[in-house]
Amino acid sequence: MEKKKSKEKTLPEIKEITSCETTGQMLKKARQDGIELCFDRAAAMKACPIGADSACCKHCSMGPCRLNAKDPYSKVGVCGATIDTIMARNFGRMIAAGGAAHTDHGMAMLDLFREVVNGNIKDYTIKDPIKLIEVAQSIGIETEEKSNEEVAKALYQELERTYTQVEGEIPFAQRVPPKTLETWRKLGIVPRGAMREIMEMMHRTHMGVDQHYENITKQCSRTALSDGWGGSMVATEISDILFGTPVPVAAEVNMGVLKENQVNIIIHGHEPNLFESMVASVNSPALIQAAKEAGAEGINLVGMCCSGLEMLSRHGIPHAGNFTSTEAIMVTGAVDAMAVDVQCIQQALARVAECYGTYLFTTNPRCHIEGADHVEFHEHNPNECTDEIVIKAISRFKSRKHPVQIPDIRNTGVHGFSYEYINYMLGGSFRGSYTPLNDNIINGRIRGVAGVVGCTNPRVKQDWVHVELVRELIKNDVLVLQTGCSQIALAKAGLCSPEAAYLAGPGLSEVCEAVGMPPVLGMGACVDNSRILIAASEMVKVGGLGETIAELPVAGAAPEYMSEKAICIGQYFVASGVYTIFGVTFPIVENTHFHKLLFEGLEKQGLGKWGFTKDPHEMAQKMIAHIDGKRKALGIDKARERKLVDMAERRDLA
Ligand code: SF4
Ligand code: MSK
Repeated sequence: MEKKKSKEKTLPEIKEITSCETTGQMLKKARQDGIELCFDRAAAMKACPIGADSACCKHCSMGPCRLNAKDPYSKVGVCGATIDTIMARNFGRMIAAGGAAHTDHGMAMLDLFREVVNGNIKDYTIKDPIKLIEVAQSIGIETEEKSNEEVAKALYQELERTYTQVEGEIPFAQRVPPKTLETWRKLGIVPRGAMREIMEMMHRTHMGVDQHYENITKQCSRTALSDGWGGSMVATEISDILFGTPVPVAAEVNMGVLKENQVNIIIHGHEPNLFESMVASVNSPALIQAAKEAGAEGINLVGMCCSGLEMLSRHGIPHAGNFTSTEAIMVTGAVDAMAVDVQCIQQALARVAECYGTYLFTTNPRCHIEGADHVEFHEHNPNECTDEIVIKAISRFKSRKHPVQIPDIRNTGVHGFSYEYINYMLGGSFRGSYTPLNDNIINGRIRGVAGVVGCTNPRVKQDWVHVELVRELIKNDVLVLQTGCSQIALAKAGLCSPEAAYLAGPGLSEVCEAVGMPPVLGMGACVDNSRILIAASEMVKVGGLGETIAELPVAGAAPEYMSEKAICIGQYFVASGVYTIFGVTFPIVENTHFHKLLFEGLEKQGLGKWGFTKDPHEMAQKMIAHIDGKRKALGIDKARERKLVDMAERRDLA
């Protein structure tokens, strides 16, 4: 192992960097081993203040042009571009990149679906035919007297339009509450096809094209909606059809899920197919035998990041940690192989893997990393790749050279709350419905619903903002829906278990205890934010809480976000009608026209609005104040008096 001079004295204290105990332990060990992790790099890399505010432009070689965020209207770019144009263009490109990531993921799932339906791929099948029919019916496909294969072929044809259509509305626009869709139509922001929207976003933000921040913002919304109600929604729905719709499952989370006496394999990234095939490989009798012959008690497969969430939700496979723990876990010395596919994979993994003798495999043609072995994953012969990874992992186990130190912490929780399951959980298995949720919101037991989602970011104390925010929300009777790395932060803090109901306010805890659910419902990977959109739509459809998503007493947050995908998610929630508040930093200069449009103007157009604060308690108060404002507007701000009915009244009722 290559040793570097320890920088421990000059680095920030570990307790200031992470509230994740296991990551902290490994960070300490990494510093002793002379290995640098993302937290140390963040401390050493001062963020560029002009870039952080999006106050610079390098869209042409007359620049790059840097504007003054302190006096934003004092300067313009060489071409005359104002601060509003420059920020809106940068914001738009972030949305285009984030939307492209989800959309390309969704299209890959749809490609797989086509090949399965056409019989060209035999290793996967349709696992959830009920969902197949439901999704088809939701976009008007006739399913009566049709075989599943016929429905699946028709569904493929329809959903392909999500990506390739050049005119018209994307198929899942049919799921949007009619009044919300009417607002979108009036504003001209109903997405056509994701490819068209992303292409137009890139065109408009080229030098000398769209130079009005209001017009650019419209395309920001249209592009982001083509992700939320398009690319991401297709990814979630097709993954459920192929691999099964999640139902609640008890599972363990945290680095303690690694096992010293077993071959440990981690899957990290975003697409479920690699992981699903890896499950088959680690259960192969021949490979289990090979592991035993190498001296291992077995093969231990665990997930990280959003790949891990896909498998945690669907199969209860243990999850070892979120984004900023992906390097730290290799410091345990116990990881024999890590296989990655796409998104949120730090290049530095290759260096840390090299230091601890871990095999790092890239598997997707879109993502190679210098220093990592590339073993391409092909759905037509998936186990060729996954078997090879297992064989290499076994060989590393056999010749482990590095001391193993696994933090002994595991947290058990319940995960896998799909939109469909919430329906059954609250409404009963025969007539699933969101009516009881709406009723409990109207009667005030549940004050409102918050989506708390997104990444962890080494520029803020890992997990801390997520956990503080969610604790405050549930204490105030706000039911929390979660996805992505945020869900793992809360799982590690023990809030994804039904026992955590005691931390909730009296109304929410009463509902949780009656149903047996946690106050924090984990819905899956970051691409599964579409489940939250469908849930919001259903709340509107059920009635009693207004006619648009914008009227619902709901709010969203990504308190430790870092990726462009998160910005795109934020914009599609805002455009759908949700007050969405981000932490860390907001890439826009305050006191500018563009900032005012995002933080106030969009709401006046009937959409949602953006918010920002780094402080989790202030964030919670802003979200609760917004929820209370919506309750007031709906006339449900005074919780109904709960009255015990006496015998005389019962007779009257009869
Ligand atoms: Fe500067 Fe305008 Fe070129 Fe941007 S497009 S780099 S603002 S000259
Ligand atoms: S993995 S986008 S760090 S949630 Fe989806 Fe986590 Fe954010 Fe990546």
